Amino acid sequence: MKKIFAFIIFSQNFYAQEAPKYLFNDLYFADPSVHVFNNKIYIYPSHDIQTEVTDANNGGHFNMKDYHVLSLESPSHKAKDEGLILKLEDIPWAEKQLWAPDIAKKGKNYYFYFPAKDKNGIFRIGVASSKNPEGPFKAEREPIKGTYSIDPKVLEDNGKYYIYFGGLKGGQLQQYRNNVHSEKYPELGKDEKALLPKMAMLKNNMKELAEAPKDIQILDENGNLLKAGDQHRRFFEGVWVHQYNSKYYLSYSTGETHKLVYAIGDNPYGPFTFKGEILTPVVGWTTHHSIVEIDNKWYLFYHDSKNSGGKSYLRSLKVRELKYNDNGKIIPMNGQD
Ligand code: FUB
Repeated sequence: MKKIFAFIIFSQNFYAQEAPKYLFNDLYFADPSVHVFNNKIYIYPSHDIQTEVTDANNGGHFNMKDYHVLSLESPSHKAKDEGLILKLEDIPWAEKQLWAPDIAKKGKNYYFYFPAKDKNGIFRIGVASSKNPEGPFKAEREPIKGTYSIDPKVLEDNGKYYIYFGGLKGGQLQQYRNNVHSEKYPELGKDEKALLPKMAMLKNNMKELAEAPKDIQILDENGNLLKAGDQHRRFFEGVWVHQYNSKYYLSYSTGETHKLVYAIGDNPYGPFTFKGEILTPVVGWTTHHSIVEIDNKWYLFYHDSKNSGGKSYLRSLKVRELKYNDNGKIIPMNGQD
């Protein structure tokens, strides 16, 4: 009887949510970074396309060549494509694969952060700037020194800006230890400490790191670092950081187990303690998101591959409301909705 009662409570918590909705149907977009600038909601996504590269090894089929910005009147409206903001051929150092970006505003300027493979096949993070959130953005000649891997996210906190990044496998994070690159590092054993996302403060110019990238510690309920074999909880890619009730929420994808999960900390550097799931697996391989407060409600922006019949590299943008319980825990949602 107790078990049935617990199941009813759990499933009500889990499913008593509004259905998600698709934001844009005409093109494939993914990895939405959502920001409100000058009272207007903007989505900065990856722009998914079908290309000649079909080799799924190392994510080569995620072969994106430009970025668009979309705007949104409100989360219950469809998004509007505001057009191209940056193209591969205008990024002097980049060769291919424009993956998940993010953006920050400082003063009157907008700084757009994006990963791409350089001419040696190594992922770096670049920055491009503009006076207008709708671009066009002008890329720096070189990637940001000291950055590597993928999925930049920039947080502003008390006038300081922090860049977070990292992604395993195709995102190459496993090729680094203490910020040193090698393709020969051995694969981690299940009981070894998991690889961690990285972060660093940005300099005032927003185009350089103010410090060497540091590990962001993600701890279990006993204060121990998560293990590499803990695939339901350890970091894989797609980090996002937001603040709620004076706490810092670090959310990310678990990769092979296809979940969005989160951990909570007391400052931008962490440590963060693992708390639970946000979203169960979506249709498609990847899951990548942003969490944003708009008009006193919280929203989860993400993607899935339902519209392309499950093609992992052709994804569509979605949004749904995100709710917290009284203890600040996020109420988990069903990715198959
Ligand atoms: O869009 C390409 C990659 O797929 C992103 O950088 C990852 O986070 C995953 O969503």
